[in-house]
Amino acid sequence: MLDGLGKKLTDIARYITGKAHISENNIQEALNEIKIALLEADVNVRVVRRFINSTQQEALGEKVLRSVSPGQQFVKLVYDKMVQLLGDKRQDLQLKGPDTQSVILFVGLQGSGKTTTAAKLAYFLKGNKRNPLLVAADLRRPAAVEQLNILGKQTGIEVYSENQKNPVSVVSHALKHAKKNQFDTVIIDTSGRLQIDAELMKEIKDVKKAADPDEILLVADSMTGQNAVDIAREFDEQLGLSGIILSKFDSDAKGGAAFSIKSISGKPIKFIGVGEKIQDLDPFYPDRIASRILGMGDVVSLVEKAQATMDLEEAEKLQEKMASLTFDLEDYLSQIQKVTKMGSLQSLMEMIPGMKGNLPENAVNDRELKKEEAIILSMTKAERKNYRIIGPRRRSRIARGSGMSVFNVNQLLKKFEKAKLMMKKATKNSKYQKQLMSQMGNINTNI
Ligand SMILES: Nc1nc2c(ncn2[C@@H]2O[C@H](COP(=O)(O)OP(=O)(O)O)[C@@H](O)[C@H]2O)c(=O)[nH]1
Ligand SMILES: [Mg+2]
Repeated sequence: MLDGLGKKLTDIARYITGKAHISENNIQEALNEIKIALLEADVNVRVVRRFINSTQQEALGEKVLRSVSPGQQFVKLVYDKMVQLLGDKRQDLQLKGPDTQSVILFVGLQGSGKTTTAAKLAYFLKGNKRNPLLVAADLRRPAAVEQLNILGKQTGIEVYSENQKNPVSVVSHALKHAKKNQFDTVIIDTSGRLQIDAELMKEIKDVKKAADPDEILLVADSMTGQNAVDIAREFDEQLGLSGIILSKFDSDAKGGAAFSIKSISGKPIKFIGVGEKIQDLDPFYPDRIASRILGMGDVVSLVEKAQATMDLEEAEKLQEKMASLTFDLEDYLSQIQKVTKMGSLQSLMEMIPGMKGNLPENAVNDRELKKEEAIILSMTKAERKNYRIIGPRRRSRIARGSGMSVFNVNQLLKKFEKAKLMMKKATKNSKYQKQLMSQMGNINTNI
């Protein structure tokens, strides 16, 4: 699924997150490669241009370049923009409550996957406690009714069909049948053509009028790339779509349709077909696709977590404090608490691509941090402000209070003293300060 594009974007994301510092040049270069990758994936040219321009504008702003981890922030920005492109939030079907009848109309070209997808969706909805009825209203292709009947038998879903040629009358009868028999969702399969033509559109418009659907879903073959996008626009102009189902997403190595269809047609992708089997229909989640395609697994949630716990301003305040040497044990405590709030350091670091299994021993020590937290919590305010007043008697009191040994308390104070010493040396050299901050959190800097 989107293997080609995914591989390229993953490489770019890896490269840039791996860099400790990035420049405007790095960003331009990365954006250029992303542009090529998107164009090769057959994404609409205008969509690519807009995407690159707006990403570039934001990436060159202060938020990325001056952030704590610019590489990751950049990838996060690309990710956010991709999610937007794919349609932002998951768009669910807009159906009425289970006591009222909802109608879903399937439209699309011949061979796009309408009949298969109609059955898949019925099966999906049945799993979601709805009671669907499939309606065979493709009366042009002789085998179409039979195909739907077979799918209905396979899934245990009733199919309404009649031996006649007028789809409008079949649909009207089906709706009555559904009402009488408590089907809450009527799914109508219609006929398609190899190309859009006036006669086909007239037929579907008539069916639409009779059915008064809650959802008009276009099934578009994602393998046809920009063709699928054009079709979506045209069907939408003529019928007013409520959403799109991209079929054969499993066989689409490129992704051009997925990345362009929302921007160009304005209609959301609601589901994707991911195989020939009846269960192969997935709700479409823009964020999941984007993170899969950037190959970053959980980098995004990592960045979000880090952002939530330590934003830029705070980091700057901290640096100021360090520079002015007012950094005390209270500040140290709040750093420890932030790190532990983010979850286990070990698991956090393992979310970074390539990190799993490659962590140096003792790079991360959650237990150590917990101990230090307990020790500082047992100190008085005055002690936290000025560690120099903590003599032997205070040390044993703190040890007792925190359930640690005097050795542990000594260790912490020694470490803190060393850190203060380093701070003294620390100039405005940010590399040095970063190293310092990392050491204080026991986080290995070579990530
Ligand atoms: N691999 C794959 N094949 C699909 C998918 N959806 C439909 N197909 C296949 O596409 C072909 C045409 O499907 P059909 O439902 O008959 O299209 P229709 O003419 O629009 O009704 C069939 O062979 C389906 O098995 C999908 O999501 N993945
Ligand atoms: Mg069909």
